[in-house]
Amino acid sequence: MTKKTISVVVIVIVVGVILVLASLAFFATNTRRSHMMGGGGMGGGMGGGGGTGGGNASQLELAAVSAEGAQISPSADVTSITGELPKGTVAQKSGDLIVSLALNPYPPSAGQPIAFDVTLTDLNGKAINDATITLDLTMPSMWMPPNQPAMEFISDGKYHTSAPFTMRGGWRIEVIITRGGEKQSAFFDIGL
Ligand SMILES: [Cu+2]
Repeated sequence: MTKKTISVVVIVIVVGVILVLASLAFFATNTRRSHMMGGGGMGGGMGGGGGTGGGNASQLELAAVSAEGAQISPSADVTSITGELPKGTVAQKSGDLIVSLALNPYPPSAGQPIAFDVTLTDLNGKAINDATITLDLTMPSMWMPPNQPAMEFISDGKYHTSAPFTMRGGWRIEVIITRGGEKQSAFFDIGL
């Protein structure tokens, strides 16, 4: 009688442990899958710009993009103010500002410190010197540890900072501009 009771208790405990382990495994698998699906969906937009002639097929040129990552071609009112831009420099209109971003060296490689230089003007080409600028470097295809260097004002609408792209792949550079309590962002994509 006692023996039977003990074996029933043991069986109940074993079954209970198996159920707990099974539900944990199920939960872990599901979490991972939804995480991967989220990442994959967002990364979908990045493949497009691939084959840029040269050796590295994954290289994407620095490009001005929307918040969603759609490429913005340089408009006439932007180029009339910035003039022709050197390789590694891209500009876009953002609200009532023209935001130019230069990366040095260009093309950048993963892990090395990259100089980021932003030039800010109004739509008449007048330098904007009273902005506070922070960058947010993210990878659209995956979660990355925060990489948000603050920029230092230099002079004549120029702001500077240095930071590494911590791995190869597609990166989004958000230039977060704060002026008089108002915040706006300009986005740029690059692949390395
Ligand atoms: Cu990454």
